[in-house]
This record gives sequence, structure tokens and C-alpha cells, in this order.
Amino acid sequence: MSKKKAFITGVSGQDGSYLAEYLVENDYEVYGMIRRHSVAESQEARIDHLVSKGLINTDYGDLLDSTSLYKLLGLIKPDEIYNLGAQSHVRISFDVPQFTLQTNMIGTLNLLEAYRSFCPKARFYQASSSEMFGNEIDEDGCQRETTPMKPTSPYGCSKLAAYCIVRNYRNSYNLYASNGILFNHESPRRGENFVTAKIARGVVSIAKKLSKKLELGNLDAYRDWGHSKDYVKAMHKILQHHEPDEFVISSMETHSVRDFCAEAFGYFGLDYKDYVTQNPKFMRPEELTMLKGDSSKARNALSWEPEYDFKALVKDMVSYWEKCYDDAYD
Ligand code: NAP
Ligand code: F7E
Repeated sequence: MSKKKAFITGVSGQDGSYLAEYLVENDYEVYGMIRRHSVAESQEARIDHLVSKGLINTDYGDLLDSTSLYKLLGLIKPDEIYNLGAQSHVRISFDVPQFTLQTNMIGTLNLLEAYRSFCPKARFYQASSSEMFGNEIDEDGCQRETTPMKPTSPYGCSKLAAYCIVRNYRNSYNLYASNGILFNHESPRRGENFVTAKIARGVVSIAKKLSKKLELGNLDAYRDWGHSKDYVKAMHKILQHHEPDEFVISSMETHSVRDFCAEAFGYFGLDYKDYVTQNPKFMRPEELTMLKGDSSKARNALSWEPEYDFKALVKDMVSYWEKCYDDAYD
């Protein structure tokens, strides 16, 4: 039997790289779309170990360039499409709102059009986000598939528009298109300007006496943090479900940025209060204060369970950065 083909946008990102690895392990033929970068050397940093061994194929394209999407889907004709490409930074979405909406919303529409024209039998996964809920919370303190969505950032608005158009295309054109509503997920491959990676790297730098303080923004925001390795498995499970649907994926726990600092500094026996300062530069014009996802639906229907808990996630990230610093200063 021939291998299943998967097409991934955002393959060079945190999730795209873990998903590509997971699909290769599961005997898929993986095609990833990458963008042109001026610094070509760093472009494939997260997937170099797969590309250099010929385990995945990469092609240039862009969600904003329909011609590239038509060409790639027409040639590859994938069985599964994972739309992970996005301007994914919430605070930066306030700086570049138009680009964020174009990439995340119009980019998704462009990909849906290419999908329905060239491979309408494929299954389509949309990387939706807990940021779509904004500050709406159910009475039990959780967000779930039925919670109202009132985003508080250009990023959240862009993802909500994409979420809606995916549902609309599913219903209008009888497509298998699903939304995974994923809560925050992190890893050693997390971009360094997201708070968890910034803390993990910052604490190692302080422990090694290379810096004296770590400047952060709001320490009292709560997030439901999981590990990207666990969450890409959920993406795959969502596309194996017998029908297209919406699924929340979360750890079902919430912790503050302050808690993350305490755990990360605790790894070296340090007290974060001696080192962390707040800088208004890292605050947001409108903040989403509290996220806690109820992923019961996915856990029951897809038999999905995460392996990493909060402590294991923090340890994985801090120990990764510790090793990076040790290797660099050996
Ligand atoms: P990430 O590390 O920022 O990766 C984003 C990827 O999108 C990168 O490969 C980036 O390529 C690519 N991209 C950006 N603009 C593009 C465009 N115009 N055309 C094609 N590709 C483009 O994000 P992530 O953490 O892996 O997240 C993956 C997806 O899940 C994103 O859609 C994100 O919004 C969503 N999500 C993430 C989380 C989370 O906590 N991580 C939670 C919910 C939803 P370059 O390297 O060239 O910039
Ligand atoms: O912020 C606070 C900040 O940028 C988390 C994306 O993957 O998850 C991610 O979005 C919290 C916020 O992630 C700093 O104000 C404090 O309350 O790590 P973050 P995010 O905004 O939650 C969602 C689900 C996505 O979909 C997104 O793609 O931490 N915070 N001090 C800070 N945040 C940053 N970045 N930097 C700070 O210095």
C-alpha cells in the first residue's frame, strides 16, 4: 500500500517540526512548505535533522501567494493538510495587525480554496487557538468548545475569522475540515520571545552568571501550558476521527507566569523574586488574563492524553537551555 501524504504549512515552526517528525515515524510521506528567508542558513534550524536525511520534502511557498498553494497542492495531492503557518505572536500582532490578519485569515482562505480545487477528498486541520476565547470563561472557570469567543488581540481576531471560514467551507462544500482549539503549548523549540522560552533561557543565563536580571511583562496572567510534542499527536488524532469537528486540546490546569518563574528558578535553587523585574514594554494593550481549557471531549472521543505535566515541561525547557549554554561555553 502506498504511504499517506501529509502537507504542512509552518513546517519550520515549533509545532510543524514536531508534527513532521511524528508523521515520518508513522510512515507518512511528508511535504512541508517553507518561506524564503534572507538568512537561509537558519531557515530550517528546527527541521534540518529531517531535511538533511531526506526524511521530509520542503518546497518554497507562502500562504499569501495563492499561486504557490495551487501549484503545491496540485502536484502533491495530499491526503492530509495541516495548516500551521501563521504570524503566531500575540503581542506582536498589535504591531503588525494587517499582516497578522492577512496571513492568518486570508492565508487560510487561500489554502482552503486550493484544497477544494485540487484535493477535496483530503482532510484539513486548522491550527485554531484558545486566544479566540478572549476573557470569556464558563461558570466552572474553564473554556471549552461551546464557550463564547470574544478575542482580545488582532491575533485572536484573525484566528477566529479563520476558524469560522473553515467551518463554513466544511458545511458549504462538504469538506473534511476540522479545527483544533489548542491552548498554549511549549517546548525546547519554542520561539525565544514567548514567555516560557524567555524565562527558561533567562534563568540559565542568570544561573551561569552571564546576566543579572530578567525583564518580563505581566506576571499575573494565567495560562494552560502543555508540551508541543503531546499536542501534535492530538492534531493527527483529530484528522483520524470519523467526522470533522472542533476539539479543545489542553492540559486542564492553569498556572501564572509567576508560577512558571518560580518553577524554572527553583531548578537552580534560586528565588525568582531576586531576579525578575517588570518592564511595561512587554505588557499588552489588552491582556487575556486567564486560560484553562476543558479537553474532555478530545480525551473521550480521540483517546488523547498528554504525557508531560507542568513540572516536566518546565524541566525539559530549562535543561535544554542549560545544555545549550554548557555546549557553547565548553
Ligand atoms: P511558530 O513557531 O511561530 O511557527 C509558525 C510557522 O508559520 C513558521 O514556520 C513560519 O515560518 C510560518 N509562517 C508565518 N507566516 C507564514 C506565511 N505567510 N506563509 C507560510 N508560512 C508562514 O508557531 P507554533 O507555535 O509552531 O504554532 C503553530 C500554529 O498553531 C500557528 O498557526 C499558531 O498560531 C497556532 N497555535 C499555537 C499555539 C501555541 O501555543 N504554540 C496555540 C494555539 C495555536 P517562518 O519561520 O518563515 O516565519
Ligand atoms: O504570553 C505574559 C503575556 O507570548 C503568555 C501563542 O502560541 O499561545 C501563545 O500566545 C503570557 C501573556 O503566549 C512576558 O502577557 C509576561 O499573558 O508566551 P506568550 P500567548 O500570548 O499566550 C496562544 C494560545 C497562541 O495561540 C499563540 O500563538 O505571558 N508575559 N511577560 C509575557 N509574554 C511574552 N511574550 N514576553 C514577556 O516578556
